[in-house]
Amino acid sequence: MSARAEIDTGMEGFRFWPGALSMSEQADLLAEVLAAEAAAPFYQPMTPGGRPFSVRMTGLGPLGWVSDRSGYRYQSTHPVTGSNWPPIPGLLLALWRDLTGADQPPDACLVNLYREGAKMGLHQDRDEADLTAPVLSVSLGDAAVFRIGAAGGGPTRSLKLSSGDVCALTGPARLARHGIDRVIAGSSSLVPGGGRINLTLRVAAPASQQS
Ligand code: MD3
Ligand code: FE
Repeated sequence: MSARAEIDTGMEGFRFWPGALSMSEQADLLAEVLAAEAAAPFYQPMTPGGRPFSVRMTGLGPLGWVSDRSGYRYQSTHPVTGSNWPPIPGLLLALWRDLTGADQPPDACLVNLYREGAKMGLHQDRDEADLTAPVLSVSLGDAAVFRIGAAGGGPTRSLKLSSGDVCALTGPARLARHGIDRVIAGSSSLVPGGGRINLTLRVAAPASQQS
């Protein structure tokens, strides 16, 4: 793996490694995600309020995060095909081990696809059973303007996430409010058809159910 240099974000628990993945690692990872897409197509989730997300989603691993009229949850099957999710690529499992130091492996990888114009509103990730386990994010393709602020509210900061960047949300940053304001269309040629893919590795199931 290429050199990974951590940047000080000045925000406790928000760890950031710009350019952590080399071009060839980005291409390999993208190829794995696009191959998985055959079995687990990107679909358009609905908010519990009945509005479609502008981001399309799929998942990898034993559990996948889904949203529909009944709410948000993790489940073992794709909501459209009913099949189990494809496995999490080894490169991502290795990154998780190297960068998080967490004692459990991730059991869920949410895959977000942002085509031009897609965005994600400010939210917290709190559907996982153990909110002390970290989340690891990998960005591929077009850069995006990411916004993050403290769990309790107050000011937010904005930061660009580019292809190959990796960040970990640990400790006090785990419940940070965050979102994607916009994607900078045309800033990368990695994703066929343009756009951005973000992969987030999570520990979703309670410790008692980890295999
Ligand atoms: C901060 N994804 O999938 S990645 C998500 O780029 C999500 O698709 C965004 O927010 C994306 O839930 C942001 C960076 C990120 C991921 C998870 C976090 C930041 C986070 C969890 C807690 C705090
Ligand atoms: Fe999130």
